Amino acid sequence: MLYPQRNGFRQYFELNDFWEFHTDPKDVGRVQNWAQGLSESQPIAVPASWNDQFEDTRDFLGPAWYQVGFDLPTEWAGKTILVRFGSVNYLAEVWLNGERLGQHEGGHLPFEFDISEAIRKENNRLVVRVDGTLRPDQVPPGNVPPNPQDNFNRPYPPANFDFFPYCGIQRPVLLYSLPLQYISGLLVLTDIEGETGTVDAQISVSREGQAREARFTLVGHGARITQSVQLKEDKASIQFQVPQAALWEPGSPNLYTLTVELTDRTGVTDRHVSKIGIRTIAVQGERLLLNGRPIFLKGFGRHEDFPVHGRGFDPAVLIKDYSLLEWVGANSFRTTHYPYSEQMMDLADRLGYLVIDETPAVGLFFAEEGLEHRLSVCRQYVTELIDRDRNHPCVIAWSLANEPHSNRPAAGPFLRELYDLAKLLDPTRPVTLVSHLGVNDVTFEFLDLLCLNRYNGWYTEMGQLQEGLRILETDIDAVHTRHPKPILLTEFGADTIAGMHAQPPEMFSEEYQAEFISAYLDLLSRKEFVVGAHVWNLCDFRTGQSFHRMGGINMKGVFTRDRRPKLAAHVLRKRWNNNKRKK
Ligand code: BDP
Repeated sequence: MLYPQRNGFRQYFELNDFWEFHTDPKDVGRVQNWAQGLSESQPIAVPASWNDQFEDTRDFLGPAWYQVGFDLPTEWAGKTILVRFGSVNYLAEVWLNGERLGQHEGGHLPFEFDISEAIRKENNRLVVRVDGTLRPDQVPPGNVPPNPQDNFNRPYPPANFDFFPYCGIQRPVLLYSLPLQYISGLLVLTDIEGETGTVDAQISVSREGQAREARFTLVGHGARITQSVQLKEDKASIQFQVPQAALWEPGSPNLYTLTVELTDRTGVTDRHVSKIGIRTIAVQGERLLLNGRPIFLKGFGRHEDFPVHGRGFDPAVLIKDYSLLEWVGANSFRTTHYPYSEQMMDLADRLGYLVIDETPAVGLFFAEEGLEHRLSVCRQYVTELIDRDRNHPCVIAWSLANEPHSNRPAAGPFLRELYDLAKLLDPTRPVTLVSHLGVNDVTFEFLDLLCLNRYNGWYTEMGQLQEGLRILETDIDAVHTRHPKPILLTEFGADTIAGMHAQPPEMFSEEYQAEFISAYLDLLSRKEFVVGAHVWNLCDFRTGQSFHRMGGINMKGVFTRDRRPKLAAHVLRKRWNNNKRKK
């Protein structure tokens, strides 16, 4: 599924605006046929989570109904027309002019419907039912019956994860047009031999039509290469050699423009333009190699989270977060704990950040009930994520899950199946998942790269940082001895109330967080097999209410929720910017 574009052959407009909205707490909308149109409603902003827009919806998770109207641009008559949702959390069911288009499960990944048949010239009515109710058989799960052995206190709302379960239409909704025969898929693979880059590009075409040929053109950094090939069974592929290729990497994120055109006797019938980066990524022994050289990841976990918008797409916050990453000297991040917006990924390519791209599988548990459904949703996520993001040079690894409770027997086969699926869909990138278990994690046997979350000196060894570090060192050494693979510390951090100070440092003070992060980085820099450190978190973020989340906020950000630096941000900036090579 390619992102819509604007050129002579493709057009789109955003249905982002004020839509009509009606909550349906008694779930009567289906029976009363709200799909035909809402008789009562109030305005709501799209895209944005609904929770913080109204007085009475903060903890309301659904179902709720959205509606918007639009006319068809006259020049779109006779074209293929689709409606595309960037992210609807969690269950979406969609109708156009009363006709049911279909449904989609899971937030943070796009889905679309061909509406060429259902659309009218004027007065189209698009209705979406959204249900974000937390259920144990969903991913991420919620409302899981408490297990006394888990020692997990359920927050409110009862999510199985530590961020607010924001709901609604959270990313742009696009109406777009394509020619009848169009380029429907693109796969780009790159390699490097000496100073020459290789670009393999393959397209698929929606159906047979007039076009018999595809023309591929690669432009940038002094190169301009064109090649035309015949379409074979709705597919075409080429290989370009790019002498003296300008490689993509942090610090010099060189991109080339790849244009693919379908042509018939009259000329061009469709055009798709994308940016590509020539780079390689590989695990070799205990190292992670970017373009054949060892790379150390410096960065963060983050959340798509901001006051009022909730998890809603906000381009200004996105740019701001990249400014913070640059200011502090980071070179990477993980899309904790769900895929980020497509715009965020485009900017990572352009600005030169390495991304560990994570599916929405957080809080996975392996009780029998609902297991089959959770597995099928996870398979769907892996497939959709790789399909969405596989052409991004910024993506250096796929993360299948965050902290699956993988000590149950069912966990091994479940996670192995997802690993095999990711490898099948993309044999070029390392596949990982993020573990809180460590040495006994069954998945460490097969993962390419080991990701660990650790909170010694915070959740354990509270207030005793040195003791925490001693245990951390023993722990990661044991993981390394048993599994000699690269290790990345994907989370470590301490809640910190901005403005609270203590000398000697103590928990929740800015000094404790700064010392905690520095000491972790010092320890990790002594371990050759550690290939990166991601601080938890870039910014404070909203989560459920509980006794250990004051104001419903996780305060492990090195910036506050409104993006002001705490002491730790200055400490990191000094460390990461002063010596670009220092870990
Ligand atoms: C980790 C989770 C993360 C939490 C973090 C914390 O992966 O989602 O926010 O703990 O407790 O275990 O701050």
